[in-house]
Amino acid sequence: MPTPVSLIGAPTDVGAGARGVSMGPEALRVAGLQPMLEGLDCTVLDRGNLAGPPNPWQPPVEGYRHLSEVAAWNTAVHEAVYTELQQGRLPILLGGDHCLGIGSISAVARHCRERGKKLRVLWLDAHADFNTSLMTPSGNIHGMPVACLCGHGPEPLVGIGGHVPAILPGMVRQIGIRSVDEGEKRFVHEMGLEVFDMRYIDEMGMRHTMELALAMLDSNTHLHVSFDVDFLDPDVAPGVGTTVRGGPTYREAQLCMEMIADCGRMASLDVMELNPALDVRNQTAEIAVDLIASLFGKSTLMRR
Ligand code: B3U
Ligand code: MN
Ligand code: MN
Repeated sequence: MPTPVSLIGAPTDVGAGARGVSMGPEALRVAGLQPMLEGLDCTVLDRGNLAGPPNPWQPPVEGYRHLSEVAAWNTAVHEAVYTELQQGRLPILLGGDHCLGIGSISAVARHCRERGKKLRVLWLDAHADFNTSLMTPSGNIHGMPVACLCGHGPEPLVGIGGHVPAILPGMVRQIGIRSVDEGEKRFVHEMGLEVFDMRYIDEMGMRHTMELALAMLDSNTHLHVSFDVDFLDPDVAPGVGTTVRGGPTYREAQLCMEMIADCGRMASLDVMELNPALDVRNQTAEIAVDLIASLFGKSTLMRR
């Protein structure tokens, strides 16, 4: 029996540089996320949308835009994701911008600590999201969640979930990366983050990349997938705030998702940064739903 799934909408763009990802949860629903999952024999509860402060659209203060609003949204996400995990359900966070990965993954980490489980985080993204207030070019907190989770960030974000740091860099594998800021690059190296960038994927292929990213998972490992839709090449996924050329094709992305499904360890998921305001006829949401189907085991023929 597959784990029951809970959909949690987080309709906000407080951490982003462009408005519109607040409409992401509804676009994913309209694209048929729930019936698709039910067609794969998942039982699905849509918990509706979380509530939080509006986007004040202000410039950065001491390197952060909207810090108190970002903290409020992440606290709500943390509690919602944690509650689902405690009930033995698989939470799918529908973003919303990627700053919400702080709330989601800190909840997963807390759950794993309490249950004595190992944690592996797959961060599928064009960006490393490893900035701090000192190196961010924008002040947008969606460029900072991985750093915050690793303990490098402001107290109101780093402290969510009560354990600092929430995770260790060694738990993370980043895939699809092709836009990293100068200071951020140095920090990624300093912290020893394992990054499979597009150069690596081009040279070694998605299959080899995913074999390494999924290596050494055992039956006691909780696998969290944080899927920033800008991971995908903008040719297939134009509806995101920060497109970066040269991402995985549809086929490469599908193989990535299929290999995650085959490992059988995924226990929580974020689907982030989908921006319907920049999309054409909801095609990016539809592609996201299609790829999520592969993540949940859809395959062309019988499973081997
Ligand atoms: N690294 C840039 C841009 C960025 C990060 N994440 C997204 N965009 N989506 C920044 O502003 O930190
Ligand atoms: Mn991101
Ligand atoms: Mn991104």
